Amino acid sequence: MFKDKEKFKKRFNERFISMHGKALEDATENDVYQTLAYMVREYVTTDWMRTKETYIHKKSKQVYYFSLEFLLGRFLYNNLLSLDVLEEVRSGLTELGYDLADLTEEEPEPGLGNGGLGRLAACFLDSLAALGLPGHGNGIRYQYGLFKQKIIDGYQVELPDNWLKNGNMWEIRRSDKAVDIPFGGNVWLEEVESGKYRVHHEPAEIVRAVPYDMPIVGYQNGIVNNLRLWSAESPYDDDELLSQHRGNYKDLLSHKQAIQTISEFLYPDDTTYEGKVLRLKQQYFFVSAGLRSILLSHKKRNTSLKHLGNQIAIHINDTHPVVAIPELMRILIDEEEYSWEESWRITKSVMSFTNHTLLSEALERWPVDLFRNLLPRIYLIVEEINRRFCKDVLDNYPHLEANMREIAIIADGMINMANLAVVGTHSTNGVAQIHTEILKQREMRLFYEMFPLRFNNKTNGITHRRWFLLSNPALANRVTEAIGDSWINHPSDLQKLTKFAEDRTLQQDIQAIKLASKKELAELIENETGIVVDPHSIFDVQVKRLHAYKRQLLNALHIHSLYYRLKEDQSFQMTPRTFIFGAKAAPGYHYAKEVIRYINALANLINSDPDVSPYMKVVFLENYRVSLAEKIFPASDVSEQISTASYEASGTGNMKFMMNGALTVGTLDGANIEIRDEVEDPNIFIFGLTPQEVMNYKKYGGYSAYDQYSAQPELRRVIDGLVDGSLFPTGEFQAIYDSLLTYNDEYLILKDFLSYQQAQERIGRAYQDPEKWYKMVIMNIGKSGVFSSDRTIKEYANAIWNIKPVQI
Ligand code: B1H
Repeated sequence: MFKDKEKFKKRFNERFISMHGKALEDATENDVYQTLAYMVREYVTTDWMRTKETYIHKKSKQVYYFSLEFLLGRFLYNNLLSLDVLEEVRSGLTELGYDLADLTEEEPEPGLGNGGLGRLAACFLDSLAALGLPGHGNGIRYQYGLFKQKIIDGYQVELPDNWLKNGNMWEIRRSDKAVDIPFGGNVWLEEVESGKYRVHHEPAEIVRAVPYDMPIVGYQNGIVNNLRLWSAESPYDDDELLSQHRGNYKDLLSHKQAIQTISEFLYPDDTTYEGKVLRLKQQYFFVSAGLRSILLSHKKRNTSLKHLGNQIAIHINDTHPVVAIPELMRILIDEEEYSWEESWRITKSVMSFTNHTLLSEALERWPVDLFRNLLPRIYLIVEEINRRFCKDVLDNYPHLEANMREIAIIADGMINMANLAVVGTHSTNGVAQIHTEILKQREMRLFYEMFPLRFNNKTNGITHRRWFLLSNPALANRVTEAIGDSWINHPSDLQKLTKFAEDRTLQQDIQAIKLASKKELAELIENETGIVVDPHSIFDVQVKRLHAYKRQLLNALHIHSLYYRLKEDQSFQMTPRTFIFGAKAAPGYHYAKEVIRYINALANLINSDPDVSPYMKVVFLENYRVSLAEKIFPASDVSEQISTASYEASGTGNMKFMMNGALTVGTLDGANIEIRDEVEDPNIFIFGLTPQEVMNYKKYGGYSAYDQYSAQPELRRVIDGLVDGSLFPTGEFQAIYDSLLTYNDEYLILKDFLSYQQAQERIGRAYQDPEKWYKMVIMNIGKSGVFSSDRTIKEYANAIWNIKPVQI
């Protein structure tokens, strides 16, 4: 239907009329988008069904990726590319008088995640399908995605993201596959014969989980996997409800609303745990629904669950879905009547777990009372898991007795979800080499001692299809021209490009492509902010969630210091730069919001000052999200990856920049270390303390922010400038000032300032020499192949899930 243009146009017309009940002449862009998206989805249906049948027919082992977040981004372009009909559709639409690029902007963006963790889940789904691996997602269909950010007078303001308001063309509601999830109430045991018990649970509330399926289209391989997102509804029909509420219509509505809140919104905290009942409800809701639906379909074809671990794998994305462990135990014991020992063996063989952070504020610990009240049967199972685990420790590792509170699953009235995750799975992995090492040597040292084989590393990756092929087609084409297109299916072949690092023609072409992307971004910046930036200046970009450990403040303080230099030192020279930021702060994170305000205040000050603005501009782009990221990476020259060493588990933005030919200024943290190992030292700008140095400061103390402040006059000037009334109203940025001096600069910003400033000077000089710069750019692109999530997913598939590719 898409390959034959005339047929496409005819079908388009018919479909448009049947969907919208009007003539194409009266169409809005949104009507046209909806029609096209509908046709694409219709087109994938056959492959979608065939993929499912093939997996069943071949008895393929399938993995289910359980995640509270999937930061998907738009589908239309991606699907057209995967179906290999992009150019046909583009030209067909042009003949109908529409521009595909404009239409894609009509697509509401599923922003069902906070940042790296949610985007990683989306990249993994893409890679699973592209590699022909049987792997599906399981999550929540939030009615509201991550909030939309507005900047008003420098302040972040949050607005709801009602992404479903015009419908979602990519989903299919499957009411027939709904399952009911019980919460609260009472549990008791009935002795059916001596020593044999049956568990009864009378729940206080039942919530119906209704699945919506979205196709995940493999790259030109006929595979379409499934992302199943659950929506919460009332299990009663309205007549029943009305009689329950004695005909009170208002009560009926509030009952329905209360239930729907479970899938209403995504918690907007990145790396900070919130111990709210609603959050635990969300977790059990999608985990239990997912497990029930997997087992229902599994049992259609298998009488026994003894070998479940050979047929399915379930992956737990951070601790958020860890209740999957006791929930599977519950099903096996209470419903399927397996023994505890057998159930435990099966559960561990099915489950695997990824840890994504070492930050203590992210550790999920649920108060026992809250947990027991909401999930009484699950609590009893967790208690028994804990009892047996503690006994195992005492029997087999008696020297660990003194550490029991640290390793127990339940201690001090709290349930430690990370401990449960390690104990109840056969694999625990970190997301970059350094992160996994710190997990083994520090956070989970005692578990590593007990289960050394369980721990492994899987360095994160990004899908090079969305983040290169689709978002930077000009560069992708030029790369193909140089080395052929084998890199599309084998991204490590990008390596071939390094042979051409000194090829002047290639360098100049890449420079021209970069400039074109920068011009596009400059236009966007002007449209969104009114700020005019010079595309020939260095585009220096920091885009990521706003968090103290990511140190946007270090970047801002450095900009502030450049302002003084330009104002006061006539001899000071700098390569012109545009500093670009994008970052959402968690709504309750006061410090992070202050940093946003500071960046915007600097932008105001600098952009309007004729002494300074010819050399630098500062831009804060509001509402950083996947679709904006797709425009930013291709236009970046410098990638800011400046977290305090040992704090960023991996980072994935760093990989997107590198692949799009931006050079990294970064600390030895997370995957930056592996990027440095790939490109080697002259092709990356490393600065700052090492992870070991940072960890030593944390462990033994001995850091004085005040000493740094006193010893560095230039830095002192900047810090004083936050509050002294010379640039901003007196006391304006007191909270930031205090974080540095009163609270001794937890993230060692002042300690790293000088070395950061020097790295930035090296960058400015290097940019002056395009031959040198673009050689480094080519080295970075050429070495970025290992950071494709295809590599990561192959490692998971082989070493953890034991799943194999399927041919359709
Ligand atoms: C990452 C989170 C996270 N680590 C709790 N942890 C959340 C924790 O809603 N919550 O409660 C949400 C998110 N996110 C990120 O994961 C790391 O900071 C990055 O370094 C890493 O690249 C990414 C993917 O592994």
